[in-house]
Amino acid sequence: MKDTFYITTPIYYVNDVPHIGHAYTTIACDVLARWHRMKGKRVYFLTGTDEHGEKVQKSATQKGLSPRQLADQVVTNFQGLSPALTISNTGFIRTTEPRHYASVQDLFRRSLANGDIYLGEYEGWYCVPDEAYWTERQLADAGGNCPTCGRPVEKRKEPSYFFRLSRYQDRLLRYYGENPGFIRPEERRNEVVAFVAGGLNDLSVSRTSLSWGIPVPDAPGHVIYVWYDALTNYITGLGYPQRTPEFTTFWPADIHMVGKDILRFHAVYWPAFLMSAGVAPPLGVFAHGWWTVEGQKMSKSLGNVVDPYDMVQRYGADAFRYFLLREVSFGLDGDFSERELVRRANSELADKLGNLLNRSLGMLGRYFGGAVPSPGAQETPDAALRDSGREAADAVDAAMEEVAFHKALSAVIELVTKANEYVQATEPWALAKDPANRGRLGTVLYNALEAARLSALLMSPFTPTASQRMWEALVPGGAPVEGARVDAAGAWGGLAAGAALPKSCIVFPKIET
Ligand code: ME8
Repeated sequence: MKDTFYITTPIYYVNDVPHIGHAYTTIACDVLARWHRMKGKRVYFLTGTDEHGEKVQKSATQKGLSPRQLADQVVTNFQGLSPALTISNTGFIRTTEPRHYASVQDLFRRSLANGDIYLGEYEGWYCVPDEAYWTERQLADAGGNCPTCGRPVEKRKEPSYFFRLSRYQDRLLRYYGENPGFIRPEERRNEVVAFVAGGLNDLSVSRTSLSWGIPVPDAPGHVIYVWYDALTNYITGLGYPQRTPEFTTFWPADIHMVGKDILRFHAVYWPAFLMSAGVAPPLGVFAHGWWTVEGQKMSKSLGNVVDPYDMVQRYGADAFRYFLLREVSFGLDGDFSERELVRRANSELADKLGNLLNRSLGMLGRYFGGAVPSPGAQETPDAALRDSGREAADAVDAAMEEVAFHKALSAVIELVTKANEYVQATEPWALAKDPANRGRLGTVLYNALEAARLSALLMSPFTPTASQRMWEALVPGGAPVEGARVDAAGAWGGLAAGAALPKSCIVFPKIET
């Protein structure tokens, strides 16, 4: 098994502040990063911001700022997501950093040198006031005029560097064929394969109509196309063009996590740029689905953009993280609703998981003064619960390989449900009435708490703060849960007999509505 794992988020545009869509991708990556650490791997987890290009330049002009001033302001909102959402990223990259200029120019030079990047002429429909090119298709949808301002457009030509994407059709198709897991989910893979099989045009990779970008080496007036610049962040973040220990250890990336809107850039252009420059393509790209809010597209004009900081302040990072990954099958679209978030947090986290822990600790306190008893002989329900624990651990492992967070979470909730049913069925409160049942009572409480311990561990990539608190309660004096190895700590029976546990621990208070 490969013992390293490199995962990346897209780098987000700084033309606007983060919303739940950005939080979603970053949280998904964080969960995978945490899980792979628990599997004993060395993990690198990169996120960052995309600061060049027309979008950022325009937005800065509207706000009366220079693009750099805007970037410097907005970047703090993206950097602040890490502490707010308990994100464990290793690196953060801004495309305006000098190290990134060196990296992009190096990659570009390699393709210039081998003839894959050549100077040509870009011709298209241009809106002068908006300084933007539009395709025939975009114009057709807007009645022949500029889709943003509605004014007439004109045919324009500008010198441009092109990347010979047409040359990479066969190599890309071969790469997809030899690496069936490269693009996930499967349906998205089929779309990309069909697109590439349909033929590829060379791609314009520079602009003269714009100055906010990385200069094309030795070509005054040309700046590198923002997507060429942005994609290269994934290698800059590891130290490229230097062959740093990070670069040689972690490249190629295991997963570029992206929204389905930007899959083509990652699954077609990016591997072709790398192949051309003699750098290995990434091993995987996962395209997740799209969130709407209460059934509508998120947009400023509708005023329904959901602020992740606001969600964290109201419900806590754990409940927010849990909801986003529990609500929809990862890969499909989802609809965000605070009502649903509250319902799930209350019915699953508070009533099921929180309750299992707190009531078991309560009984341990009442009947054993908080000291964990040694389990006695196994009876049928005990063996069944232990088997459920093993099944849950295996199911989570398989689900995480598949990047199916919803399956992992339902496996944990199923374990918690079974553990609560076990407590109902074995009735420790009834056993406690007769001292002759003391051994049996100890076994029952041991098993209930052991199920809670295992659930805390398996949930920890999703709810790191609450899991840590559960861990402290159940493994007093132990190492933090995020350092635990799932193979060792995930084995049934890890709860230490004799440990002194608190009499109560409320990790998921009920959210009042
Ligand atoms: O595209 N639902 O940046 P961006 C789910 N800078 N995910 C969403 C979402 C939604 N409604 N809205 C946004 C860019 N996202 C480029 C990327 S990478 C080399 C350059 C997430 O700020 C999703 O991951 O527009 C999407 O791909 C990303 O934010 C787009 O962020």
